[in-house]
Formats: sequence, C-alpha cells, structure tokens
Amino acid sequence: MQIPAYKLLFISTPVGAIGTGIGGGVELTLFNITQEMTRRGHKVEIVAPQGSVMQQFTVKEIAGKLQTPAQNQTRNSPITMLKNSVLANMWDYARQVQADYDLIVNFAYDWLPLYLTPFFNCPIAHFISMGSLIDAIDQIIESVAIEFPNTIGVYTQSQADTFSCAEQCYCLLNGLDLSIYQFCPKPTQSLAWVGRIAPEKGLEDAVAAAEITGITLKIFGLKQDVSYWEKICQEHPDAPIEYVGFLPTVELQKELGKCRAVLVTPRWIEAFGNVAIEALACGVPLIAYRRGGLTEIVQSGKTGFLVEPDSVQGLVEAIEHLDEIDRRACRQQAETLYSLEAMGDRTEAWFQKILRIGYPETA
Ligand code: HBI
Repeated sequence: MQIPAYKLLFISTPVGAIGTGIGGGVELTLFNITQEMTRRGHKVEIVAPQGSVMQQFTVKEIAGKLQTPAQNQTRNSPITMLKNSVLANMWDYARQVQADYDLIVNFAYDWLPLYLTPFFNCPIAHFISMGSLIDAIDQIIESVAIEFPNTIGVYTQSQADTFSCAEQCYCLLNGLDLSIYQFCPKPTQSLAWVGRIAPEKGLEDAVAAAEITGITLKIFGLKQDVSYWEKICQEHPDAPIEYVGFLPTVELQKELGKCRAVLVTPRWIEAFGNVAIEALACGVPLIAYRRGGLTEIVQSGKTGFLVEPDSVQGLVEAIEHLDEIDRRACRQQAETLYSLEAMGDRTEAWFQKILRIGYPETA
C-alpha cells in the first residue's frame, strides 16, 4: 500500500558531531535510515552538533556543549544539563520548526527529548540506542511508552527487556547498505575486534584470547579511553595485536573481510552490535558473548558462536571450531535481515504505526 511522503526531522545524538565516531553505532543507524527514507521519497532533515558531516545529506548544525556519554554514568546519576547545552539548543530549534514536519525522530539517549514529548504538537518517535543505564532515563522512557504508544523504538527485544515497558517497544533491528560490504570467501589468519576502545567493550578478553591462540588480533576503532588501552598493552605486552585505528566504512569492511572471525566481547547489554552485522555482510563469522542484542544476531553454529559471557576460554574454544562455519551463510543472513530494504520496511512500518493510529492530543 502506497503511503504518503512524510516530512521527517531527525535529531541526532548530542555526544559528538556526526562523522567523529564518538556517536558510535547510532551515527550509522541515523545515516542508514536517512538514506533509506530518502530513497522511498520521504523528506528528511537532519539536526546535529556543529561540525557534523553526513555524506550527501545536508545537516542543520547546532552549536553548544556536548552532552556527557550516558554509559559513563551510574544508575542514580542526576540528569545534567550543561550551560549552552547542544542538546537543549537542538530541541529548541526543533520546537521552532516543528510545524513543518509530520514526525520528529529523536536519536539521543537523553532525558530531555523524552521529557519534552508532551510539550510538542508534532509527534515524536524516540530511537533508544542502548539498554537500561540510568534510573531517571528509564523512568521517562517508560512514561513516554505508556502515554505515547508505539513511539519507543529499539534495536532488539533483549535491549527492550531491560526496560519495564519492553512490550511497548518497537524492534527495528538495524540495517546496512550491503553494496558497500564485499563478501570475502577466503580470509587471512587474523582475527578482528571492532569498536570504541572503552571498558564497557571488553577488549582485554579478545587480546587475552589472541595471546592464548597466538593468532594476530587486528583492532579497529577510536581510542576513546586511552588509559584503558595502555593498561591492556601493559598487561599483555606479548599479545599478537595490531592497532589499525578508526577507519571509514569502505576501508573498514575491506580489512574486516580478510579476517577469520570478529570477536565481540561486550561487558554490558549491547543494544545491537552494528559491528556484528557489518562482519556478517563481509562473510565474517562472529564469536560473541551470549549477551544483549548479539544473542538475536548470532545463529550459533551457523554464522558464528555465542560464548559464555566474560569467558576467555570460551572465546578460545570457539576460535578452534571456526572452520565449521560457512562464510556464505554469514553474508546470506545479512542480506535477509539487515539490508537497507529490510531496515527501511521495519522503520517505515514504525512511522506508519505512530502516524496512522493517531497520536494523543498534546499541549
Ligand atoms: N550518551 N548522553 C548520551 N546521549 C547519547 O545519545 C548517547 C550516549 N552514549 C552513547 C551513544 N549515544 C551512542 O554511541 C550509542 O547509543 C550507540
């Protein structure tokens, strides 16, 4: 059924400008949804912190101080609003232009946009990009989920299950432009680890597994926490590791495709795992902790292995069974579930659900 062309306003994460890698996976999700909604004839405008660049799309850049990352805070952290907060400034801009749009989509994992929902006339959809982290944010997510049905979007059910409004969450999974990812049938000997280098990502376990197996581990990603990186190097001076750095997607997929497997070792409930589907798209099997969104991505024994969380020995055993995995099955799973087309269908259906069922009268 042909649906109307929506006028969509996407408000990005306030933790970093788009293109710096600080916004992590949500930057890629924002880009992919923008690309796919535009292809389907919808009008998309992006609002993001100053310095943001998003390939062929123009971004309305907003000045102001970046928000502190939520994952560095504790459960009972107070909500902080900085002087000249870019988060506040982006949402003041949204307030001013809201009449020009059918739907605003919030990509920030922050209290303010959720709290502001009833104060806006324009419907707001919230894409929540991480599991439960801070009580005050849990509470506001849960109250918006009840007052504005269908407006809370997440990556996966296991991420949704960390909130009390799990049943009200709409699972988008994720999507990639698979034409960027080349299938690589014959890998080199190396293993890979990809992600923001920060404690919640558990890099030390992958390094320990590389040390035990003697297989080189290529490390891709932003050194977000340098002291954490240096501690790993001090504790594993002889580990066969090679720091490659943060690569743009086209270069990353070329290097990633050459690897025998990607080790995914999150310490926390990884909401999704963009890295996981990027690896599958290149035909690279996953060896991942049985935790969070990864449990819904890895088809253990078929496209990789799910391993006992925090078990280095588990990683080592999975590495020894890698030859059982058919790399073509990995690419096939990406094409079936994580193409832009599949993600676009899920996203468009979400928007339709919010706009068609009608949106409660607001202030
Ligand atoms: N922290 N406060 C805050 N706001 C965000 O939008 C945010 C974050 N931490 C990490 C993050 N977004 C993204 O990197 C992940 O959601 C992918």
